[in-house]
Amino acid sequence: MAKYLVTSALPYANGPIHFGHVAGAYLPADIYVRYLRMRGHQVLYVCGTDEHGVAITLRAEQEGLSYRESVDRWHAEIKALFDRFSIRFDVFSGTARCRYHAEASRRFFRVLLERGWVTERVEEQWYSEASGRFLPDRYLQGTCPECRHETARGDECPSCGAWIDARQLGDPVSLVDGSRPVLKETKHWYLDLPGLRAAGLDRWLQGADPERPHLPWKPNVEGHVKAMLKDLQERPITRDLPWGVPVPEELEGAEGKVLYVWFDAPIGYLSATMEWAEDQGEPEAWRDWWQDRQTHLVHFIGKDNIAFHLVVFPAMLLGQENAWDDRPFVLPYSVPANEFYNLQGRKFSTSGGWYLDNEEFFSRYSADAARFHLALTAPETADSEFTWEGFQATNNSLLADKLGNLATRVIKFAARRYDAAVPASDGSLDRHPTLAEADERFAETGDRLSRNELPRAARALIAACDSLNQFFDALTPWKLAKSEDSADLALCGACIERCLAYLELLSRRLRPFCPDSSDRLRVMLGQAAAGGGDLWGEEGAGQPPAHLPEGAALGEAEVLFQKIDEETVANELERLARRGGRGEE
Ligand code: B3M
Ligand code: ZN
Repeated sequence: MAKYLVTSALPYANGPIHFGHVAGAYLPADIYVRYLRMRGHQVLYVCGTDEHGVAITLRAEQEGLSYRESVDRWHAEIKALFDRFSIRFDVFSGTARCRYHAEASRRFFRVLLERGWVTERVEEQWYSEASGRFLPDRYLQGTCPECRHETARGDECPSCGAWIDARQLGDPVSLVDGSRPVLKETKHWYLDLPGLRAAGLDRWLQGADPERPHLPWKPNVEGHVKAMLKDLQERPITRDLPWGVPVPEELEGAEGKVLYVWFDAPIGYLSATMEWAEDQGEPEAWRDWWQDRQTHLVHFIGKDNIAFHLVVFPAMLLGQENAWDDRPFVLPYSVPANEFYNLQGRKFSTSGGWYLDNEEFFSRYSADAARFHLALTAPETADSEFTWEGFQATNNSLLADKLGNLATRVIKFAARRYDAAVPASDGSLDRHPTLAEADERFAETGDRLSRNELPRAARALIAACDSLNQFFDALTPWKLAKSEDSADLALCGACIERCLAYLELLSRRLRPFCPDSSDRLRVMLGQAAAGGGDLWGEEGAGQPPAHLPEGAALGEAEVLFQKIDEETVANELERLARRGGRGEE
């Protein structure tokens, strides 16, 4: 049994999140967490909203709300969408609402300052003379010095993910008033990334720190990190802003300054864990996760957040050394950074109307169908997209026809022929080659899940259903049942017993993807699925499921997945085109 601390990127509380986010950083984590738990591992799944920084202040200013009102509103909305998707965190906090967050962030800052990893400097920053204010981060737009993307922000590039020094931005424009900003001196605190790199970050990144091993980075992660390390510089970690974690007040010139959002946001994972620990009645229990060498820290993020999770946050954690007691913090063990997920050939865009309305969607379709389709099409190695035609095909051909139909036909047959109970089996079909194929595919499902290979995990599960359908069709139990020959009748019983036993296994393999359908399938199986639904079990390659108890009473067959007809899809496409026709991006 191992220990996993799993996080999903803290979404900015500045707007609704959409299916693209869910497919990238939340559903993959939720499926992984459910899988790990079924394997008996100890898991804590932490998330919350990112409530500081210019992404928030800009939005609140546009909405005419106070910063607090704005983040509260979006926090609630975002949480509601996760609930709809059955994404279940152990704690879902937020950086402006967590009672530990500001102090933890300031403590990080103070420790780094005391140890010389943070230094103070007076430097020039962009300033709007028109508005009489500094223009941190997203208040500024210009050309990315790395990739030439034209609408890069003052702190990071949405296209290549580079952490930008705003002074290098080409053609900067103030987004507050459209003016051309000028450079003006101000004092800020800088994080010594080159120093921390030499002090252990490099060694760890290369996998050469025996105390803190990690999995090999995915190629996209490796690429981003290399690019960032090519020119690693000291970076300012404070800002002139009226909203955020205040710079420790004992410092001269701290007034009016807050910590940079990318400094405090990752500490949000830690402060949310502290909140969780207190809610458990064990305020110190966060240490068992963050300061235990046995912990596997896994960050699920989108590709635009790689640099901060692989370079900046680990550097901050390393720089704490033993300041929080004699044990150091853990560093990430694995960072499954996904690519982007689009919608019908275009980027999701809430302002451009190119999105799926969450309310509408869940009033018509099930969370499980969406979860399975998003898993099947997750942007694991390349950008991918949601299409209505694809969703329909997954729902109808895979979930309804292959998976749901298998369950209903077997259970209906058993209801008619065996009085809704598990028939006797002579074991003669236990080693049937088609069932051995199903065993292989079920084993592969787990194997893929353990490596976060969601599309392949989902395909393996459907392939297992294919084998089971073939088995049922090849045995023709509906003919055997009518035979006068007792050998045929025995074979029929053996066939149905195996089908039921494999359905029970299927209900467990399906569970991380579609928890609700898994429950319903288990209800259909009745006593044949008594207990054990939360355990993964050892069944798989070379290990067929054990025999079910003869006579165990089955439940009633029902339809697990409702089909989606052509007209419905046509309507959805039309609605999307109407809404997104405004053409903004
Ligand atoms: N809020 C960026 C984003 O939503 C940021 C992630 C923080 S994770 C600590 O893409
Ligand atoms: Zn760029």
